Amino acid sequence: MGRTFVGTLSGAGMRIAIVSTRWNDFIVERLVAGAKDAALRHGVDEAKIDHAIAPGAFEVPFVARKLAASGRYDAIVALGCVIRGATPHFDYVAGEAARGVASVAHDTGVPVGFGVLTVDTIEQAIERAGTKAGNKGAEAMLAAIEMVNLSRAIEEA
Ligand code: INI
Repeated sequence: MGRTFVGTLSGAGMRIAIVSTRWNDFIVERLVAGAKDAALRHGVDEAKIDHAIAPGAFEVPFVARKLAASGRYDAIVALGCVIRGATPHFDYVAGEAARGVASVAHDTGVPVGFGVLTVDTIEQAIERAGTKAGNKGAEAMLAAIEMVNLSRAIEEA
């Protein structure tokens, strides 16, 4: 049996940037609050959490790439909300956000937590922004912290 690498959920000492959208702010501000709360509860210093606000989900990968390329952050957390009923170009906006964010992580080596909701209705968005289906902003933050620690565990082995 070889080694097993796992990432802990300790964010102590980490520098993290959140990028969120102005679009669907009513939902997205709950995702941002959930992400910040999760970070603080896992040991991240509030002064080490920066926040950039993009217009919409389509622009999130561009901003995430700028933040990652700056070298100032251990991880990026991307937060937004795309609602199918609200846009005829849902598939383009949602698809580009997911694909773009994934390529930022792959190209830069900086983990990016993906907390961009892609839902059919406002009700589904509310469910995922701090009500019955949890808070996807908090989940994205925890995934980012875990990925930083998992990367370190693999690098330091
Ligand atoms: N952007 C979102 O983040 N969510 C949406 O639901 C949305 N809708 O419905 O269109 C949306 N559109 C804007 C898009 O992300 C860009 O900001 C815009 O196309 C300008 O480039």
